Amino acid sequence: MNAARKLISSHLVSGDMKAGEEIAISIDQTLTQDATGTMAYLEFEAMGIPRVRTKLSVSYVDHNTLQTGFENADDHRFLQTIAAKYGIYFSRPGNGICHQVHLERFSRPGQTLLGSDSHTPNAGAVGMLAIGAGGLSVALAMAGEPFWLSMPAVLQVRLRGSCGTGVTAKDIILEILRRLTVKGGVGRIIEYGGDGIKNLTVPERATITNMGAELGATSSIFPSDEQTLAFFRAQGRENDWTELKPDPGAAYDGEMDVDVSALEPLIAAPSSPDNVKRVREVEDIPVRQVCIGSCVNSSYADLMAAAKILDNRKVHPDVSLTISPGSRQAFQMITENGALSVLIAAGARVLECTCGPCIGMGQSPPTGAVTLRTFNRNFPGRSGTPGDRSYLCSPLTAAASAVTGRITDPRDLMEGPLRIALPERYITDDSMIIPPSEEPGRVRIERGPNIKPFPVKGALEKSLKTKVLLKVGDNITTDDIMPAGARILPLRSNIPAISDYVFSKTDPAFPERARSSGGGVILGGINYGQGSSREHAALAPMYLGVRAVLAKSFARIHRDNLINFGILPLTVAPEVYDTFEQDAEIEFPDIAGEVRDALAVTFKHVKTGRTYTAEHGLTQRQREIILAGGLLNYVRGR
Ligand code: MIC
Ligand code: SF4
Repeated sequence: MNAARKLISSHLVSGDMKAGEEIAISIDQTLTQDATGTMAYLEFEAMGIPRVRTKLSVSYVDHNTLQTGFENADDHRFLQTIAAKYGIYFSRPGNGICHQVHLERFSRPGQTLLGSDSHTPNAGAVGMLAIGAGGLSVALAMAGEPFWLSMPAVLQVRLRGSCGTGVTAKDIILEILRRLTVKGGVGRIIEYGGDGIKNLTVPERATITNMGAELGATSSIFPSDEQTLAFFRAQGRENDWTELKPDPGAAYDGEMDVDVSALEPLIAAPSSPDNVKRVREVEDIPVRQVCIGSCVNSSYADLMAAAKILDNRKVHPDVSLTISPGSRQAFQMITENGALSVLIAAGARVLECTCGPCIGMGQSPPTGAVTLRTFNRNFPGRSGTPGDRSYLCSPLTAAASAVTGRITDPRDLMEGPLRIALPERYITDDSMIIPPSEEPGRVRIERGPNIKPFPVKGALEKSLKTKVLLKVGDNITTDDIMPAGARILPLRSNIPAISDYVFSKTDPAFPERARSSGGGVILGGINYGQGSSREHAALAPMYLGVRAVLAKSFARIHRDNLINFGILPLTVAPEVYDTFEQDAEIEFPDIAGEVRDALAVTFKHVKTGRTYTAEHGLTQRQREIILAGGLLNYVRGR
């Protein structure tokens, strides 16, 4: 068995481990962050269970930390008090980004982790099976329910050799994105192997597993080996370490080789993480902003790499350079060893240990300017500036470009390879992680006026006559459906208010049209709903009356979220996509009956009178969820 299958089989509660079959696995740990967590905890609360039933659940605050009004501050109080009451560890704002802190302090080889954030597979770096999901799925896992998913195929990626000068783990994952694209990981777990992995430290491995999310993969995983042990020792957690390796000669569903020693510095050009080019191909493009940080490249080693390039140099006068350390641990490490002083002397603007610019919480770049980011997503407008030109690269490339003011191959500023060794001992201080209360009965949950109960949908109607509210193209992201950023994120715990922003970047008239039509359906292209796990991208459309999404294909987490909130995902042929336009009237004569008993759903183009069918691809359990009007109704009904 390969390592991924070992992990699944040791947690399997239901189903057959055949790729594509529905399985259920038990969940050891959960994590949430504030932007998805408020909803997840409201949902958990509605289940009426007194205490979480996982081995460990952690609530992080890292996304919404700009307290421009009372909303975020209220959410933080809510999260802290509800965590205390229900048995959840609470990582305070300022302690760091969920994935970075979880890797450092809580990750465990051989266990499963479900997180309400798409980059949860970051923890796959230590040999955990770590999966991103919607908040409701995570709430159910906290209630002790298993997690249902379609059994992934396991793709082995064999890394060969080691990184040359100027090449880092970021360049490895960018190369994989170049080859596989943002759809290449769908339905797969990527398991890393080959002689090259022994050269990669855990934080470097995490850069690779983190961006497996951009491949659309269910998860990514490295074995737990001597490198993993070294990391756990340095974190003072060697007792949490166990070995996890594939059996010799283990079988995989597919294989791919990457010759790491032949790579050169790479960069993802606007506006998709798979639009990868050699840095040399785009060098000399003027840069106005450089941002170092985010859950993928904000470790101690990443910050040190940037500091090495910036040592005795100055940030170019046309560039604004920001640094957001991934965790308080990383921040303290560079403070104590003097690297922070190097960054300050160079002219960096040092931000909090949060997601910050990655999710558009401040630092939107100037109009028309190029911004270089060590982040994982450069979807259009995500930075907060319409028409942004956002590039993704390694901390070395970012720092080198901050010095020259144009996109620069870091090798131009380096004398030889630069390896930041794992520290023998990280600074560990968990005082900003608050354990749950020992007297939960005495904890009062604090709720500000921005925290509204989540809406619940009714059962699926027998028949439906409605219209196409919007037609969109391929690779629509959840950032397109439900944008984030400093203005909208504070509304994450208020569905009525946030629903005014659904598709607001694509078509500001959408929410009003959906309301005045009494709802409708959305027509999408390939890979609809890629990117973030935010269930608001299903919940808010549901609130506006969206009943079904007809698309050529769907991204995994978003399709699950649609089902969780009772929105029917239908896979349509290109011909159907071409036939229907926005505002077309569409009629489903027997929608509930067909969801219950048939493999496909029939619908009519009212104007032409022609009839079409589309597969729903639902499992028995999912059919019942859709019929009930969503997962919460379904669970309550049971
Ligand atoms: C993101 O990177 O888009 C986020 C913000 O972390 C999301 C979660 C969210 O929307 O709250 C994710 O990746 O799941
Ligand atoms: Fe935060 Fe960005 Fe990572 Fe999402 S991708 S968790 S916003 S740092």
